[in-house]
Amino acid sequence: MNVTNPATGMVLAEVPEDTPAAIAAKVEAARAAQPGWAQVPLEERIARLRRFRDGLVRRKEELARRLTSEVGKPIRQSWAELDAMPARIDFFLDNVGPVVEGETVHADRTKGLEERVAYEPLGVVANISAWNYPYFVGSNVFVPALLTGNAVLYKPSEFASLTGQAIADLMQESGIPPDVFAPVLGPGAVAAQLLTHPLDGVFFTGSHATGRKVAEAAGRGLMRMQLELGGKDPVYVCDDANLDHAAPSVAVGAFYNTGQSCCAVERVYVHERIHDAFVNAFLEDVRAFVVGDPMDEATFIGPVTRPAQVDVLEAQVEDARGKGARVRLGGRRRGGPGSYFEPTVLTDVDHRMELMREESFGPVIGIQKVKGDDEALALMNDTRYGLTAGVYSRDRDRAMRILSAVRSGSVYWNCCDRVSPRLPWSGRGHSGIGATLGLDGIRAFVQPKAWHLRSARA
Ligand code: TXE
Repeated sequence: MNVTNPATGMVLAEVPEDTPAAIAAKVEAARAAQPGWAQVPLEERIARLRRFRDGLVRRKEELARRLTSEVGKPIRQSWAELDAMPARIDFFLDNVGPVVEGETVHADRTKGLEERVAYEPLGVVANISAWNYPYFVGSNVFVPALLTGNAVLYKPSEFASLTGQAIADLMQESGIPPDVFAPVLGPGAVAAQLLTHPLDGVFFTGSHATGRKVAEAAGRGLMRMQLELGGKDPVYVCDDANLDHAAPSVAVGAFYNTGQSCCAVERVYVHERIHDAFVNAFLEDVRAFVVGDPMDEATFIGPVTRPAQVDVLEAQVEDARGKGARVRLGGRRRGGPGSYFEPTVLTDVDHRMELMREESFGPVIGIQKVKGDDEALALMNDTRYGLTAGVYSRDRDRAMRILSAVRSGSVYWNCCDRVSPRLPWSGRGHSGIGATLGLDGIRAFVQPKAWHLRSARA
């Protein structure tokens, strides 16, 4: 398959796709290698993943440039993704021990009885991944999976195959056996083929539409399944919000990574009392974002990674315009090489419009005026998604009251578009099933074994 640079449209490389025979061989090899890997002492597994972590630091510049050329992520943001990796991996290295450590839950010496719980790896799991943060969304799965003794068949997105291969090479250099962490390269059909094999788990990051197909395949194979899917994440700017903070914060939350984050701000509700002031400040911040060559350090907004998404964005803007929305900035694809879409801001939007219901996954945002907290809350919950939601207000209690009633896996007060390795990352509804990160994100890769021990003397 061709790997194309979205900023130029030029073919960067040709990557051989894995054939059904190659996939079957990798599954079989992983099945054979996994028990041995699970026997490697935890300290040694930790040491090898630490070597992987250090390799990411050492090779940051080269890896960042590869990521930027492959998915169009502005180079500063590629550096930022790699710079955040050590802390993310360290969380797993520092917290896996207590999670996998077994414990005695009951002992009765008089009866020579002991009851223990131990935690075992699932076995051989598939990690089917997305392209928008390949290091983040990949490591959320493959680091805790390997640390807990699983073998991983890693299927990077076809839009990030070169980065996926670089991750696999670095794993091998770090001492992770090639059959224990094996890349499976190709488009969706290759991933679907992988899921026809009897695996012990599938951990998917991607769109809701594909997530449904993965769920069906996992159901057929009775596999443990986790889905990290899309979002249509709202923020509500209250009339007491500090606009000098809220406007630039929401602007970055909506346009960082060219709007291609699962938890990007995709809907903005603003209290009518400060609506116009917020919109003017917001427009000024967005106009200041540099759109351009992602390799240029000054660039904040690059190309859209998947050329087909430009059509989706165009259609959402036309649908909204046709239903009465005002295009305050941008609104068109940018001419010339590469799949660029102008940073776009619309006001006078409502939920009749696709823009306010379907994931945009690009540099387009709608701002809706609301009368107050109740209307804002009702609109924030008027979605099938439920990944994150934010409230901007000087009043903590007011914000907590609203956020407690929002149906989403993560909530934000005076911030947005934020992920912490210490906190579980999960979705509601169409945003997914299960959690990565946090201690939950380690427990997801083990299963309990109950030991009923009775000494023969009893
Ligand atoms: O998804 P796709 P993309 C979401 C984000 C957006 C999407 C973008 O919100 O919706 O991901 O990523 C493989 N059976 N998140 O375009 O197209 C495909 O090859 C099995 C949410 O990559 O769904 C790729 O490897 N697999 C997230 C992977 O699925 C199939 C964080 C994803 O592809 C397949 C990041 C099939 N039939 C992005 N067809 C979060 N919530 O944390 C394709 N694939």
